[in-house]
Amino acid sequence: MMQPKAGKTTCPYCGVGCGVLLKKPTSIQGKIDSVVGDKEHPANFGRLCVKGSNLSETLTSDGRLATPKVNGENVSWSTATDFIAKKIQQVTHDYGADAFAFYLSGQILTEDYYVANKLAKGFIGTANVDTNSRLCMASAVVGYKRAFGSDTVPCSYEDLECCDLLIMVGSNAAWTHPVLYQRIAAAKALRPQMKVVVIDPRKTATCDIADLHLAIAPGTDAYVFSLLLAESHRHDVLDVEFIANKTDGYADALAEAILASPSIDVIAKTLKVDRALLDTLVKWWLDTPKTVSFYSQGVNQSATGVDKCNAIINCHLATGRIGKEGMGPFSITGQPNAMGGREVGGLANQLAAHMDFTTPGAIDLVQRFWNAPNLATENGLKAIDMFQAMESGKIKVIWIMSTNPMVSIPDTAQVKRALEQCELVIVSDCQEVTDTNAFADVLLPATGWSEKDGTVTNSERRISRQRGILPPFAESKHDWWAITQVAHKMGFESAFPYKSPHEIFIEHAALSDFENNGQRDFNIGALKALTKAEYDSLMPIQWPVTPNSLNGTQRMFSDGRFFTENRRAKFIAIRPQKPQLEVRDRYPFVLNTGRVRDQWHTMTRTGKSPTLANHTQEPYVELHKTDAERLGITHKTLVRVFNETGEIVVPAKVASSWLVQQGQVFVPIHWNQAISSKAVVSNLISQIVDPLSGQPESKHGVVNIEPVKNLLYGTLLSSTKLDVSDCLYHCEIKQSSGVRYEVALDSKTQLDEFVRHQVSVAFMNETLAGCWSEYKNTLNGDQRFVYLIKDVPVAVFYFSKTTINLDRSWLSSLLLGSDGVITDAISPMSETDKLALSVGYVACSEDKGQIVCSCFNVGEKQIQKAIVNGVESVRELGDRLQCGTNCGSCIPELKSFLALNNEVAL
Ligand SMILES: Nc1nc2c(c(=O)[nH]1)N[C@H]1C(S)=C(S)[C@@H](COP(=O)(O)OP(=O)(O)OC[C@H]3O[C@@H](n4cnc5c(=O)[nH]c(N)nc54)[C@H](O)[C@@H]3O)O[C@H]1N2
Ligand SMILES: Nc1nc2c(c(=O)[nH]1)N[C@H]1C(S)=C(S)[C@@H](COP(=O)(O)OP(=O)(O)OC[C@H]3O[C@@H](n4cnc5c(=O)[nH]c(N)nc54)[C@H](O)[C@@H]3O)O[C@H]1N2
Ligand code: SF4
Ligand SMILES: [Mo]
Repeated sequence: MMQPKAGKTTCPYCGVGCGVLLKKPTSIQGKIDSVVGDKEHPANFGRLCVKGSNLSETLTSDGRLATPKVNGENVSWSTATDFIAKKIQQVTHDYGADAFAFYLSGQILTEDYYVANKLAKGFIGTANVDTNSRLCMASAVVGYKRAFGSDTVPCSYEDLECCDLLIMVGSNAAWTHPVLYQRIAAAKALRPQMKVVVIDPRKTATCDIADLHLAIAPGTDAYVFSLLLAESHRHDVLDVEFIANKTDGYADALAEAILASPSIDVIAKTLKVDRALLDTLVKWWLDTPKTVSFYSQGVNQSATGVDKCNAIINCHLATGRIGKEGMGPFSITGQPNAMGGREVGGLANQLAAHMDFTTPGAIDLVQRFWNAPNLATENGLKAIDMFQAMESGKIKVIWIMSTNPMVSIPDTAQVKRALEQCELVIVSDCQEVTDTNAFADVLLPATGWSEKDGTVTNSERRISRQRGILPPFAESKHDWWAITQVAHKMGFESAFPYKSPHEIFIEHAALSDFENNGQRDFNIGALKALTKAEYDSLMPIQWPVTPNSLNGTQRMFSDGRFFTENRRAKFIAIRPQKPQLEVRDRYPFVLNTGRVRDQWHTMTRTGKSPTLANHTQEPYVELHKTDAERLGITHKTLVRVFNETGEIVVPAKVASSWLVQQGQVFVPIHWNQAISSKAVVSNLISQIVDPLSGQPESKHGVVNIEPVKNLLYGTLLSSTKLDVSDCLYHCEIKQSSGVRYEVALDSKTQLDEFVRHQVSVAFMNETLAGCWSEYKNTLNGDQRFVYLIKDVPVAVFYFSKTTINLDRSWLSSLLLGSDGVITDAISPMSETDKLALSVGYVACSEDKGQIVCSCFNVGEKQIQKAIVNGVESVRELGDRLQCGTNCGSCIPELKSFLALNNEVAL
């Protein structure tokens, strides 16, 4: 067996692409003991955010998929890949190549992506290869392509540090790209004259470093940038020479911008922001050549996302603020390898290596390079169309790899119908239970982070190695290997001879360079002759990497030459549009969706970490307190959020210093059905897409909200899993020992029957008989049930008509260890603890409140207490409580507590 070793690799979460060091395991099981930042990696220079710092907690065998399965039966890899190859051959023979599709992910490696794309587009003959990146940055890609003729991110992270004005549009980087955000915050601390503007309908943690926050009306970003273009013209801050010599289409774009934004007053009204705030933005834009516009999902996830991207790019072209230090339109990518997917052409409207089907000569070039017998010649179906084609029976076999569409694609009911209708659903995943796996006919166990080996590209075009440091779990295999096996069984052995990711990478590098002659931006030809040893020790490098740029390329377009046919950039005339769905009487709230600090996507990985569970324990809908009061909704009580597409049932979040505006609500995207049965926000989002990019409008829905009444709230802690799926609401919260559920039941539920049933199922196999301790408060109706075995609690149940105030971490510490094994050797509970059990907290223990600093487990009540006692700065808070002194992810929240206190004092 391969021996675990210490090594450098890359964080598997966000597109910042931080370098990490997996420290040598010291325990006998070979478990990774710690993950630390790689000081030599140019993305993070040793820093890690809270998700990266807690990676080791996710490296457990907990819930891993161990063997391939066909129709629920464990089978060998050989049987599974035979079965898949035969079925693909049968359906493509009977119905044509387009009856097959891959649905991939920005979380597979470049080598995995390359092989999937080659098999489908070159050999099976279908361009039905799409990816979750369609939900993520498809609009940014089309925006760049329209303007530059290529999907080229012009900037580098350094530009964010050396610009004088940073406009962050639709990005909550403090939580979503934390290390980059900290780099920006540090640069601003050194040069306080550097201005930061945040454009976001919500006040977010990112606003902490903002000199100006524009809480614009949802979906109105294109108006902002039309105004900036028109004002640049009105105040003559144009780069006339650049416009004349390096671009086309300026006059038309300007004419539309002037039409859309006749004056600052008009735009202030459209955006619903203060005229004075908008004046400030305009002034700073006009006065500051060194400007970077940094944009993310608030821009991309829109029915007019591409236009919004081009509205931003237009402003940079008009002022010549591109290709120079500290300037440029910088689309930031979300996933660790969204960029790698773009590079291999892993989207349905791309062919390969930054060539499209429409690129002159590309089809012939790729056909010859791959020696492809059956090259697809036209665009395939984009994600949403793909799922619709599955429902209508056109796609009969889908291979889903490294993505969880039952949670992430809009309109969950449609996704479910599609998966049910499809004849063969193959899912490659690391985990056994996911919402999507429930619909799989074939499950293939994939190696996960720390086991898999290959390359990823971060948001600044930097290619880094993810290294296989730990041995693969059970029978899990690399995704490229699984695809290669199927290719062999379909008769394509000679085109898929790969024995290692190195061979795939050098072929990919060679294709990028093949007959390129400077025509295509993506070129890593200088890496095409890497030996295996050189590939294994590859240092992070920004593409293009060519004989002229052997050390990579920091900034693109410094020569003002683009990749359009005439080498000139294109202005695009933009007519701003509002979101398609408008609030009405029946659905009076705008629904916004996005991320929380400590969870990643559908929680199949971060959901394993008890530390990361602390920050945001349950799903929620955040609403403004005026709206909440009007609807009779109080903090933490259960509400139903619904529209014509579906519904969710989650607790309300009312009290917060970062608020949504009146008439708007925010729901996080993370909680899947297995963890919380009615919290998947995709249930509420329609499949409205941008016509150019196919990216769904995931940031915008319209909904209504109502309180759920006549409930009993419950907190259940148990040393083994309970079955709470019948509750009106439940959420499982990861603990370091045992399991905890927050639930809500119908007020008429017979609680003694409920708890006895739970215990009889959960502790069915226990030979030691237990006994009950019960308590009922006749005044308020609160009820407590404790089930003890040998005087040790193994399950505790607390119920109340209102939300419950308990010391949950103390309660869980009373339970048996995480293995839940009850033996004679366990020592019984103390008398004090027994007494305290009836109320739910011990008098002497400190109630920390909601955890804010996950690294040192510091809660909001401790922070508030320290502030009341005179602490005045983040540094003093750190001295006193340690919070904020490790990864720094909680610093914006610490500052908001300090600011809140100042406001109260005023
Ligand atoms: N903690 C954490 N970090 C992550 C991820 C994660 O799951 N968890 N996922 C990664 C991935 S794949 C991605 S794509 C990135 C996403 O990173 P971000 O785009 O920063 O994250 P989101 O929270 O989706 O959305 C950003 C902001 O867009 C705002 N917004 C909504 N509507 C509008 C609008 O009309 N205009 C403007 N200007 N803003 C609007 C929202 O209020 C929200 O604050 O995060 C990456 N990083
Ligand atoms: N409403 C709304 N919807 C959204 C968004 C939003 O902001 N709002 N954001 C969208 C965006 S930007 C994104 S990126 C998507 C993300 O949504 P998804 O891609 O669906 O989310 P993940 O949880 O990352 O799914 C990855 C799956 O792959 C598995 N996995 C991890 N590593 C590997 C591997 O190496 N190989 C294989 N085969 N499997 C692996 C994981 O266990 C998990 O099941 O959600 C999108 N959906
Ligand atoms: S910022 Fe955090 S999640 Fe993103 S790559 Fe770095 S450590 Fe990983
Ligand atoms: Mo994403």
